[in-house]
Formats: sequence, C-alpha cells, structure tokens
Amino acid sequence: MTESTQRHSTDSALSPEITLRVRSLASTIAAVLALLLIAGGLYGRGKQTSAERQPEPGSLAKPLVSAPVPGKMGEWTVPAMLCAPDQACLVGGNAAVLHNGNVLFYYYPPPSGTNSIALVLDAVSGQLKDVSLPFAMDIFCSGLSFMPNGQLLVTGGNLPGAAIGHSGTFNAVIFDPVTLSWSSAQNMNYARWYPSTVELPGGTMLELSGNDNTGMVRQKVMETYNYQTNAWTVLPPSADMPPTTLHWSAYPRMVVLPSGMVFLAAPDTMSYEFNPSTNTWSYVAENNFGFRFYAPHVLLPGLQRVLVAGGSAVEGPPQGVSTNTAEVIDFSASSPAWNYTGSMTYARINHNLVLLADGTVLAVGGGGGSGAYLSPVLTPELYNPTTGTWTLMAPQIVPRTYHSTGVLLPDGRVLSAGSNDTGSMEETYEIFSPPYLFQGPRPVISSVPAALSYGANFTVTTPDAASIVRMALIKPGVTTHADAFDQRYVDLTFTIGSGQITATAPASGNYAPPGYYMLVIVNSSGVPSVMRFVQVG
Ligand SMILES: [Cu+2]
Repeated sequence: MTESTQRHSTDSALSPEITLRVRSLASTIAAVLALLLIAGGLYGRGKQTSAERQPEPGSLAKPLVSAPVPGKMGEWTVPAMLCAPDQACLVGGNAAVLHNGNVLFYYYPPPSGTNSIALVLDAVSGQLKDVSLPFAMDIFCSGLSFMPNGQLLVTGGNLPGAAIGHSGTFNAVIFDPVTLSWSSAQNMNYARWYPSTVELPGGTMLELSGNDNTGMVRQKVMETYNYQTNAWTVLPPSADMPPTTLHWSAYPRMVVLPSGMVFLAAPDTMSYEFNPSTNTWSYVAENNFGFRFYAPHVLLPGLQRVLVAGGSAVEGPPQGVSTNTAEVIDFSASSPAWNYTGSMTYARINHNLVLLADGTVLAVGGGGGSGAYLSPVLTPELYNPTTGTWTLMAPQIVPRTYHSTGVLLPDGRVLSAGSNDTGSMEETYEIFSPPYLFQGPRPVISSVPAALSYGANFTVTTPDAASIVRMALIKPGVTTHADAFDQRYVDLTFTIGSGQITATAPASGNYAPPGYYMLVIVNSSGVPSVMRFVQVG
C-alpha cells in the first residue's frame, strides 16, 4: 500500500476528531488492562520502591507494573495521549529532542486543516503545548535535523493535492526551540518527499534523496543549506547519489564518520561514503544480508562502527518479511567490511535503534511480518556493542511500527511514540526506563559549562567524581520513519579531581558536528546521571 493510500484511508476513517480520540483511548485502555492481567498472572506484583519508578508530579504517563524485574528488563509507563489543549491529537511520527529537554512532535494536517499539527511535550511533567504550523503547509514526509544553533531544519514534505502520491515540496522550515515558533527558510532547489538531512562536520546541512514534485522521480542531486546565510547550494554532478542507491525507499541512512566522510549505511546492499570536501562518492563494501528496507542504523560509541539491524529484503509496500539479523561495519579496519553481529530474538522492520545513556542501543518497536503495520513486536531488545549480543527487555503496550519514533530523553529514559494502521491512528506515547535506572543512586552533575570549544579542556563539577568511569556527549535524537539521522555517542577523555572532572571536548566537527549535545556521566555501577545540555562548536 502506498503512502497516499494510507493517508487517504486513514484520513477518511478518522473524520470526527472526537471519534478518533475515543477510539484510540479505548484501544489503549484495553491494551493496558490486558497487559496488567498478563503481568499480574505471570509475574506477580512488582514492587514500587525506587524513586525513579514514581510518577513525576503532574505526569500524564504513569508508571506501569509491566516488568517482572525492572533491574534486568526495565519498565514502561502507561501510554498517554499526545493531545495539547485546543489541538487535534497527533501521531508522533516525527520527533526531535530540543535543547531544553522537551520533545517536538509533528505530523500532517488534520482532515479539516491545511497546516501540519505540532506539539511540544515536557516528558517529565507530561505537559503539552500546541506549536502547530502558523501557515498552510504539510511537513509530514519531510527530513529533519538540528543545526549548529539548536534550531531544527525541516525539509520538503508532502505536496497537498498532488495528482500522484509521494510528491515532494520545495519548502524548508525552521523550528526555534527558544521561541517555540516556526519560520520559513529559503526554498530548496529540488522538491523532496522522504529526504534525509544530515549535519556536516562544518555545520552546513546536507540534503539528499526524496521524490520530486511529480512523485515520479527520485532526486539524485544533493544540496546543502547554510543556516547563517539562509541559502541552499546545489552540489556539482560529481556529488549525485550513486545509481544503486536510488530507490522507492527514501530516507537514506547517513552518518558522519571521524574521517569526515558521510557514510550511507542502509538500505542498500552496496555501501558508499560521500566526501563533502571533494563532492565525490566512493564504494566501501557490500553487506551480507542484502537490501534492508526500513532498517535503522546507528553509529556505535567509539565512532568507528556502524550497526544496521533488521529490515526487509523486499523493497516497497507491503514491506516484505523482516529479518532478525544485524551487521556491523568497522571503519578502524584497513578495509572496512560488514560482518554479522548477534541476531535479535525478533525480526523487525520499522523499529528504532536508540543510543542509551550508557552507550548501549535499544531496538524498540517494529513489525515482524509482511505489511507496514502488521505483526508488531512489543518486546524491545538491548544491544551491547562490546559483546555484540541482544537482551530482551520488558514489553511495551502499544504497537509502534511504521511511522513510529524512539528518542533518548535527557533523564535517561526512552520515549516511544507514533505508528498507526489503516483503521486507527495511535496518538499516544509511552516511556521506557532502562535497567540502568534500577541499579542504585544516580551520579549528579552540579554544573557544566554552557559551551565547549573543540579540543579544549573543560570542567564538570559533581559530588560523585570519584565514582565516575565514563563521560560522553550524546546528540539529541531527531527521528522519523524508523531512523535517527544524526545519532551519536561521543566518549570523552577525562581526569578525576576532587568534586570535579576535567575533560577534553571532541577534537573537531568530524567527531561531533557543531550544536547542542547532552552531557552524561556514568558511575562504576553503570548508572548514568541526568544529562545536561552543552553547546559544542
Ligand atoms: Cu511515511
């Protein structure tokens, strides 16, 4: 089924907003009751003793007794609605963690409207604020990525009223986390539907792929955006995407490596990397499984290895049958090659891979069967990059398949949202507390500098300095369509002092492209602090 078909059937099925809310809430309540019965019957009653497991004041997402052993399998909250006051509820199909810790969600316009709906969630208090677009524009199906100034660049999207679905737009818009407002940027030179956006080491934004405004042509021409001049620059023909990488499946999975190259990790069998200095592509390696449709990717800590897990060998709707296999390519090798790492227990497509505060990776959501929304996998799995093994976590309640999102919150939890099917929309979010939040007291960051300069030393004060074994910068999550475009976990070198830690900022934008990061310290029990935002540049 195509995107436009889904949108049409979805929209028509949902007309009265109130019906939609009631239906979604009813299905959620039913799911919660079922899970509570299962949890009660199978596992008995979990104890609610830890401070982390208590609801924050005003929180809409209450803790759930879902995990038999939270210290080993983590714990989920009961799903809460994504409905800001006086606003249509939305599916959390696009998510971005802002540098004040709140999460921006946006989706397509409600059936009666012309402006994409958007909201900002304070995931700690549960408060929601309507930040819908002030102008008529559909930014669903767009690319998104943070710029060096912390503003979110949103590129392309869905062309309203297009004769053919999958038609892209030229528009680019910017969301300012400080003023909570949208503004128009200069239009792109090429219309794009399902493009990818990735920040380059120097802070310009690379834009690639996506369907044109006829819906018939996959864009091979790339362009870059300079946020300081508000100008798009078309790259020369040498930068055109390799022919084997142009598919129905857009949102190519890109990541900046310490070499300064931009690696195209998935979905293709043949992997390439792009050199932004010379505007040329070069072939890297062929993976083992083959084409991985809607498989997410993640740059692992150490910044030399890229993990791709799951996906389907069948391109395009109905999205084939997913695989549980996963592969890693290591760029510290003289000839980088894809090798199988441990397989997940569950085959998945359309899941998210989320880098956690301790450098492990959570595979959350996704579906196991043929079809964008079929055979949902409710059980997340945690990947250990050191051992290459996956561990089953506590099951979540709501299916999170196509159009689902997963992001790491500054408090170390994982927010999971989005997904729907042709009969109903899923307008809830739920939050996962990983096992590391049940391993004892958390180290506390007392103060951090507001800004870090590349290669310079800086000081973090903490009463827990003596117990700290790891410090890292984590790029805030920006995700849609089962992938996070700029996700990275940048370990820092540091020395322990009395009540403080002196660390060295990343050497350059090759390691951490400029912008806001979440700084975390982790103690010898593997427990992370609540993270603090710093601007790196
Ligand atoms: Cu989509």
